[in-house]
Amino acid sequence: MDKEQIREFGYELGADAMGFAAIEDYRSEKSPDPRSILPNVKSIIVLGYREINGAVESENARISMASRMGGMNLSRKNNYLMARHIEKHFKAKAAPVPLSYPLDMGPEVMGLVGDVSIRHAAVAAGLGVFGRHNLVIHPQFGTRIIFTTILTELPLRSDPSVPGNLCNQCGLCVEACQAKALDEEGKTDVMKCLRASQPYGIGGAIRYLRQFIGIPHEEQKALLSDPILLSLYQAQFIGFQYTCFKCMAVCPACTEA
Ligand code: B12
Ligand code: SF4
Ligand code: SF4
Repeated sequence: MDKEQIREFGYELGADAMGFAAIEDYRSEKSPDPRSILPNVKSIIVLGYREINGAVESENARISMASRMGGMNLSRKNNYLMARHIEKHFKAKAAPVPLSYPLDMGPEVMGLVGDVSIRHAAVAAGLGVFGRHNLVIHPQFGTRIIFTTILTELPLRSDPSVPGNLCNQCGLCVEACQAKALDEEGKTDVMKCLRASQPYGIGGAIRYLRQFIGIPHEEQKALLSDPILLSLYQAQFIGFQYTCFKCMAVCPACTEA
Protein backbone atom coordinates (compact mmCIF):
# COMPACT_ATOMS: atom_id res chain seq x y z
CA MET A 1 0.00 0.00 0.00
CA ASP A 2 2.74 2.45 1.08
CA LYS A 3 4.83 1.36 -1.89
CA GLU A 4 2.05 2.04 -4.37
CA GLN A 5 1.40 5.52 -2.93
CA ILE A 6 5.12 6.35 -3.10
CA ARG A 7 5.44 4.91 -6.60
CA GLU A 8 2.55 7.03 -7.80
CA PHE A 9 4.09 10.15 -6.26
CA GLY A 10 7.44 9.37 -7.94
CA TYR A 11 5.82 8.98 -11.36
CA GLU A 12 3.90 12.22 -10.84
CA LEU A 13 7.21 13.97 -10.18
CA GLY A 14 8.55 12.72 -13.51
CA ALA A 15 10.53 9.58 -12.68
CA ASP A 16 10.48 6.97 -15.46
CA ALA A 17 11.10 3.97 -13.21
CA MET A 18 10.66 3.26 -9.51
CA GLY A 19 11.73 0.38 -7.29
CA PHE A 20 12.14 -0.54 -3.63
CA ALA A 21 14.71 -2.60 -1.77
CA ALA A 22 14.63 -3.77 1.84
CA ILE A 23 17.98 -2.80 3.34
CA GLU A 24 18.99 -6.49 3.86
CA ASP A 25 18.84 -6.98 0.10
CA TYR A 26 21.30 -4.16 -0.65
CA ARG A 27 24.85 -5.52 -0.76
CA SER A 28 27.82 -3.54 -1.98
CA GLU A 29 31.05 -4.66 -0.31
CA LYS A 30 33.10 -1.58 -1.10
CA SER A 31 30.46 1.01 -0.23
CA PRO A 32 29.88 2.54 3.23
CA ASP A 33 27.36 0.93 5.58
CA PRO A 34 24.03 2.73 4.89
CA ARG A 35 23.52 2.92 8.70
CA SER A 36 26.40 5.40 8.74
CA ILE A 37 24.06 7.70 6.79
CA LEU A 38 20.73 6.90 8.48
CA PRO A 39 21.15 4.75 11.62
CA ASN A 40 17.69 3.11 11.54
CA VAL A 41 17.47 2.70 7.77
CA LYS A 42 15.01 -0.01 6.72
CA SER A 43 14.76 0.39 2.98
CA ILE A 44 15.95 2.13 -0.16
CA ILE A 45 13.73 3.84 -2.71
CA VAL A 46 15.24 4.02 -6.20
CA LEU A 47 14.08 6.43 -8.92
CA GLY A 48 15.18 6.05 -12.56
CA TYR A 49 15.34 8.68 -15.31
CA ARG A 50 15.73 7.71 -18.93
CA GLU A 51 18.36 9.44 -21.05
CA ILE A 52 17.21 11.31 -24.16
CA ASN A 53 18.04 9.02 -27.11
CA GLY A 54 19.03 11.77 -29.56
CA ALA A 55 21.32 13.33 -26.97
CA VAL A 56 23.03 10.21 -25.66
CA GLU A 57 23.67 8.97 -29.23
CA SER A 58 24.98 12.33 -30.47
CA GLU A 59 28.61 12.54 -31.56
CA ASN A 60 28.51 16.00 -29.96
CA ALA A 61 29.18 15.18 -26.31
CA ARG A 62 28.22 18.71 -25.23
CA ILE A 63 24.66 17.87 -26.25
CA SER A 64 24.78 14.54 -24.42
CA MET A 65 26.07 16.33 -21.33
CA ALA A 66 23.54 19.18 -21.53
CA SER A 67 20.78 16.60 -21.58
CA ARG A 68 22.35 14.74 -18.63
CA MET A 69 22.43 18.02 -16.74
CA GLY A 70 18.67 18.29 -17.28
CA GLY A 71 18.22 14.80 -15.84
CA MET A 72 20.46 15.66 -12.92
CA ASN A 73 18.51 18.83 -12.12
CA LEU A 74 15.18 17.02 -12.29
CA SER A 75 16.42 14.13 -10.19
CA ARG A 76 17.99 16.39 -7.57
CA LYS A 77 14.75 18.29 -7.04
CA ASN A 78 12.65 15.12 -7.08
CA ASN A 79 14.88 13.35 -4.57
CA TYR A 80 14.43 16.24 -2.19
CA LEU A 81 10.65 16.35 -2.76
CA MET A 82 10.36 12.57 -2.32
CA ALA A 83 12.26 12.68 0.98
CA ARG A 84 9.94 15.48 2.18
CA HIS A 85 6.93 13.43 1.11
CA ILE A 86 8.09 10.37 3.07
CA GLU A 87 8.75 12.40 6.20
CA LYS A 88 5.44 14.30 5.97
CA HIS A 89 3.05 11.48 5.02
CA PHE A 90 4.67 8.45 6.63
CA LYS A 91 6.36 10.11 9.63
CA ALA A 92 9.56 8.21 8.85
CA LYS A 93 12.99 9.77 8.39
CA ALA A 94 14.35 9.90 4.84
CA ALA A 95 17.81 10.78 3.49
CA PRO A 96 18.11 11.68 -0.21
CA VAL A 97 21.33 10.40 -1.84
CA PRO A 98 22.58 12.32 -4.88
CA LEU A 99 22.97 11.00 -8.40
CA SER A 100 26.71 11.59 -8.18
CA TYR A 101 28.27 14.64 -6.51
CA PRO A 102 29.07 15.51 -3.75
CA LEU A 103 31.37 12.50 -3.24
CA ASP A 104 33.85 11.64 -0.50
CA MET A 105 37.15 13.03 -1.80
CA GLY A 106 39.19 11.59 1.10
CA PRO A 107 42.45 9.74 0.36
CA GLU A 108 40.94 6.23 0.63
CA VAL A 109 38.29 6.65 -2.05
CA MET A 110 39.15 9.90 -3.86
CA GLY A 111 35.71 10.47 -5.32
CA LEU A 112 35.44 6.94 -6.76
CA VAL A 113 32.99 5.40 -4.28
CA GLY A 114 29.53 6.86 -3.71
CA ASP A 115 27.83 6.98 -0.29
CA VAL A 116 25.38 4.45 -1.71
CA SER A 117 26.23 2.23 -4.68
CA ILE A 118 23.27 3.21 -6.77
CA ARG A 119 23.81 0.37 -9.27
CA HIS A 120 23.65 -2.24 -6.52
CA ALA A 121 20.60 -0.48 -5.05
CA ALA A 122 18.87 -0.47 -8.47
CA VAL A 123 19.53 -4.20 -8.91
CA ALA A 124 18.23 -4.95 -5.38
CA ALA A 125 15.13 -2.84 -6.14
CA GLY A 126 14.26 -4.93 -9.20
CA LEU A 127 15.18 -2.22 -11.71
CA GLY A 128 17.70 -4.17 -13.76
CA VAL A 129 20.77 -6.35 -13.94
CA PHE A 130 24.49 -5.69 -14.51
CA GLY A 131 25.71 -5.93 -18.10
CA ARG A 132 29.18 -6.58 -19.56
CA HIS A 133 29.79 -2.81 -19.33
CA ASN A 134 29.28 -2.97 -15.53
CA LEU A 135 26.24 -0.71 -15.82
CA VAL A 136 22.68 -1.61 -14.93
CA ILE A 137 20.41 -2.58 -17.81
CA HIS A 138 16.74 -1.78 -17.22
CA PRO A 139 14.15 -4.06 -18.92
CA GLN A 140 12.52 -1.12 -20.72
CA PHE A 141 15.15 1.62 -21.03
CA GLY A 142 18.24 -0.57 -21.37
CA THR A 143 21.43 1.15 -20.25
CA ARG A 144 20.05 4.56 -21.06
CA ILE A 145 18.95 5.26 -17.54
CA ILE A 146 20.36 7.04 -14.51
CA PHE A 147 19.22 6.54 -10.94
CA THR A 148 18.95 8.25 -7.55
CA THR A 149 18.16 6.75 -4.16
CA ILE A 150 16.51 7.72 -0.89
CA LEU A 151 17.27 5.86 2.32
CA THR A 152 14.34 5.67 4.71
CA GLU A 153 13.29 4.31 8.07
CA LEU A 154 9.98 3.25 6.50
CA PRO A 155 9.99 -0.56 6.15
CA LEU A 156 9.31 -1.56 2.53
CA ARG A 157 9.63 -4.98 0.90
CA SER A 158 11.94 -5.44 -2.09
CA ASP A 159 10.38 -5.47 -5.53
CA PRO A 160 10.90 -8.73 -7.45
CA SER A 161 14.30 -9.01 -9.14
CA VAL A 162 14.57 -8.85 -12.89
CA PRO A 163 14.77 -12.48 -14.01
CA GLY A 164 17.53 -13.68 -16.35
CA ASN A 165 20.22 -11.80 -18.16
CA LEU A 166 19.51 -8.71 -20.27
CA CYS A 167 23.06 -8.53 -21.68
CA ASN A 168 23.51 -10.56 -24.87
CA GLN A 169 27.33 -10.45 -24.64
CA CYS A 170 27.55 -8.75 -28.08
CA GLY A 171 30.74 -6.95 -26.97
CA LEU A 172 29.77 -3.63 -28.59
CA CYS A 173 30.42 -1.72 -25.36
CA VAL A 174 33.94 -3.18 -25.07
CA GLU A 175 34.71 -2.30 -28.72
CA ALA A 176 33.27 1.21 -28.41
CA CYS A 177 35.34 2.10 -25.37
CA GLN A 178 38.31 3.89 -26.88
CA ALA A 179 39.93 4.13 -23.45
CA LYS A 180 39.97 0.29 -23.25
CA ALA A 181 38.46 0.62 -19.78
CA LEU A 182 36.16 -2.39 -20.24
CA ASP A 183 38.65 -4.97 -21.53
CA GLU A 184 38.67 -6.97 -18.31
CA GLU A 185 35.31 -8.64 -17.70
CA GLY A 186 33.56 -7.65 -14.43
CA LYS A 187 35.73 -4.61 -13.82
CA THR A 188 35.87 -1.05 -15.16
CA ASP A 189 39.39 0.38 -15.24
CA VAL A 190 38.28 3.57 -13.51
CA MET A 191 41.42 5.57 -14.18
CA LYS A 192 41.25 4.84 -17.93
CA CYS A 193 37.55 5.74 -18.01
CA LEU A 194 38.07 8.85 -15.93
CA ARG A 195 40.87 10.19 -18.12
CA ALA A 196 38.84 9.66 -21.30
CA SER A 197 35.42 10.66 -20.05
CA GLN A 198 36.22 13.57 -17.71
CA PRO A 199 39.23 15.33 -19.25
CA TYR A 200 38.30 18.59 -17.53
CA GLY A 201 37.88 17.17 -14.05
CA ILE A 202 40.41 17.40 -11.25
CA GLY A 203 42.85 15.05 -13.07
CA GLY A 204 42.79 17.35 -16.11
CA ALA A 205 43.35 20.41 -13.93
CA ILE A 206 46.34 18.75 -12.24
CA ARG A 207 47.82 17.73 -15.61
CA TYR A 208 47.43 21.31 -16.87
CA LEU A 209 49.00 22.84 -13.76
CA ARG A 210 51.91 20.37 -13.85
CA GLN A 211 52.59 21.41 -17.43
CA PHE A 212 52.31 25.09 -16.47
CA ILE A 213 54.69 24.95 -13.54
CA GLY A 214 58.36 25.02 -14.44
CA ILE A 215 58.16 26.13 -18.07
CA PRO A 216 59.63 29.47 -19.27
CA HIS A 217 57.49 32.58 -18.89
CA GLU A 218 56.85 32.95 -22.65
CA GLU A 219 55.54 29.37 -22.89
CA GLN A 220 53.34 29.95 -19.84
CA LYS A 221 51.80 32.95 -21.63
CA ALA A 222 50.98 30.75 -24.62
CA LEU A 223 49.44 28.13 -22.32
CA LEU A 224 47.04 30.79 -20.98
CA SER A 225 45.18 30.78 -24.29
CA ASP A 226 45.16 26.98 -24.56
CA PRO A 227 41.61 25.63 -25.18
CA ILE A 228 42.16 23.20 -22.29
CA LEU A 229 42.26 26.14 -19.87
CA LEU A 230 39.04 27.47 -21.36
CA SER A 231 37.39 24.09 -20.92
CA LEU A 232 38.65 23.85 -17.34
CA TYR A 233 37.18 27.32 -16.76
CA GLN A 234 33.86 26.24 -18.26
CA ALA A 235 33.82 23.17 -16.01
CA GLN A 236 33.89 25.44 -12.96
CA PHE A 237 30.38 26.68 -13.63
CA ILE A 238 28.93 23.65 -15.42
CA GLY A 239 30.10 21.28 -12.72
CA PHE A 240 31.66 17.95 -13.57
CA GLN A 241 31.09 16.86 -17.14
CA TYR A 242 31.43 13.69 -19.14
CA THR A 243 32.74 13.80 -22.69
CA CYS A 244 32.04 10.10 -23.32
CA PHE A 245 28.73 8.23 -23.23
CA LYS A 246 29.70 5.44 -25.63
CA CYS A 247 29.09 2.42 -23.40
CA MET A 248 25.57 3.72 -22.75
CA ALA A 249 24.92 4.69 -26.36
CA VAL A 250 25.98 1.50 -28.15
CA CYS A 251 24.31 -1.04 -25.89
CA PRO A 252 21.40 -2.51 -27.85
CA ALA A 253 19.78 -4.19 -24.84
CA CYS A 254 16.10 -3.29 -24.37
CA THR A 255 16.54 0.11 -26.01
CA GLU A 256 13.16 1.77 -26.51
CA ALA A 257 12.70 4.26 -29.32
C1 B12 B 1 32.43 7.06 -9.07
C2 B12 B 1 31.55 6.80 -10.25
C3 B12 B 1 32.15 6.64 -11.49
C4 B12 B 1 33.68 6.51 -11.64
C5 B12 B 1 34.08 5.11 -11.17
C6 B12 B 1 33.10 4.01 -11.58
C7 B12 B 1 33.20 2.69 -10.83
N1 B12 B 1 33.58 1.62 -11.49
O1 B12 B 1 32.90 2.56 -9.66
C8 B12 B 1 33.87 6.79 -13.16
C9 B12 B 1 34.22 8.23 -13.35
C10 B12 B 1 34.93 5.94 -13.84
C11 B12 B 1 32.46 6.53 -13.69
C12 B12 B 1 32.20 6.30 -15.01
C13 B12 B 1 30.92 6.13 -15.52
N2 B12 B 1 29.75 6.30 -14.87
CO1 B12 B 1 29.64 6.51 -12.97
N3 B12 B 1 29.35 6.65 -11.13
C14 B12 B 1 30.15 6.71 -10.11
C15 B12 B 1 29.34 6.80 -8.81
C16 B12 B 1 29.25 8.26 -8.38
C17 B12 B 1 29.85 5.93 -7.66
C18 B12 B 1 30.18 4.48 -8.08
C19 B12 B 1 30.70 3.67 -6.94
O2 B12 B 1 30.31 3.86 -5.78
N4 B12 B 1 31.64 2.75 -7.24
C20 B12 B 1 32.29 1.91 -6.23
C21 B12 B 1 31.65 0.54 -6.03
C22 B12 B 1 30.17 0.41 -5.98
O3 B12 B 1 31.99 -0.26 -7.11
P1 B12 B 1 32.28 -1.78 -6.85
O4 B12 B 1 31.80 -2.24 -5.53
O5 B12 B 1 33.69 -1.92 -7.22
O6 B12 B 1 31.32 -2.45 -7.90
C23 B12 B 1 31.80 -2.74 -9.16
C24 B12 B 1 31.97 -4.19 -9.40
O7 B12 B 1 31.80 -4.92 -8.20
C25 B12 B 1 30.94 -4.53 -10.47
N5 B12 B 1 29.90 -5.48 -10.09
C26 B12 B 1 29.34 -5.66 -8.93
N6 B12 B 1 28.46 -6.64 -8.99
C27 B12 B 1 28.47 -7.08 -10.25
C28 B12 B 1 27.75 -8.08 -10.85
C29 B12 B 1 27.96 -8.34 -12.21
C30 B12 B 1 27.18 -9.41 -12.85
C31 B12 B 1 28.90 -7.56 -12.95
C32 B12 B 1 29.16 -7.80 -14.39
C33 B12 B 1 29.63 -6.55 -12.31
C34 B12 B 1 29.40 -6.34 -10.96
O8 B12 B 1 30.22 -3.35 -10.78
C35 B12 B 1 30.71 -2.28 -10.09
C36 B12 B 1 31.25 -1.31 -11.11
O9 B12 B 1 32.49 -1.61 -11.62
C37 B12 B 1 27.94 6.26 -9.30
C38 B12 B 1 26.76 6.84 -8.51
C39 B12 B 1 26.60 6.10 -7.21
N7 B12 B 1 26.56 6.78 -6.12
O10 B12 B 1 26.56 4.87 -7.20
C40 B12 B 1 27.94 6.65 -10.78
C41 B12 B 1 27.24 5.72 -11.77
C42 B12 B 1 27.67 4.29 -11.47
N8 B12 B 1 27.82 6.12 -13.05
C43 B12 B 1 27.00 6.02 -14.05
C44 B12 B 1 27.36 6.23 -15.40
C45 B12 B 1 26.23 6.29 -16.39
C46 B12 B 1 28.71 6.36 -15.78
C47 B12 B 1 29.33 6.50 -17.17
C48 B12 B 1 28.56 5.91 -18.35
C49 B12 B 1 29.72 7.97 -17.49
C50 B12 B 1 28.66 8.81 -18.14
N9 B12 B 1 28.92 9.34 -19.30
O11 B12 B 1 27.60 8.98 -17.56
C51 B12 B 1 30.68 5.79 -16.96
C52 B12 B 1 30.56 4.27 -17.15
C53 B12 B 1 31.76 3.49 -16.74
C54 B12 B 1 31.50 2.01 -16.74
N10 B12 B 1 31.11 1.42 -17.87
O12 B12 B 1 31.71 1.36 -15.72
C55 B12 B 1 25.59 5.63 -13.57
C56 B12 B 1 25.23 4.20 -13.98
C57 B12 B 1 23.80 4.06 -14.46
C58 B12 B 1 23.51 2.65 -14.90
N11 B12 B 1 22.54 2.52 -15.80
O13 B12 B 1 24.13 1.70 -14.45
C59 B12 B 1 25.71 5.86 -12.00
C60 B12 B 1 24.92 4.89 -11.14
C61 B12 B 1 25.23 7.31 -11.77
C62 B12 B 1 23.73 7.38 -11.58
N12 B12 B 1 23.31 7.95 -10.47
O14 B12 B 1 22.95 6.92 -12.39
N13 B12 B 1 31.53 6.56 -12.69
S1 SF4 C 1 32.24 6.19 -20.38
FE1 SF4 C 1 33.50 6.03 -22.26
S2 SF4 C 1 35.60 5.75 -21.46
FE2 SF4 C 1 34.19 5.27 -19.76
S3 SF4 C 1 33.85 3.04 -19.88
FE3 SF4 C 1 32.19 4.04 -21.03
S4 SF4 C 1 32.95 4.04 -23.16
FE4 SF4 C 1 34.73 3.70 -21.84
S1 SF4 D 1 26.72 -3.63 -25.46
FE1 SF4 D 1 26.30 -5.83 -25.66
S2 SF4 D 1 27.87 -6.80 -24.29
FE2 SF4 D 1 27.76 -4.64 -23.74
S3 SF4 D 1 26.32 -4.61 -22.01
FE3 SF4 D 1 25.16 -4.15 -23.90
S4 SF4 D 1 24.34 -6.13 -24.56
FE4 SF4 D 1 25.99 -6.55 -23.08
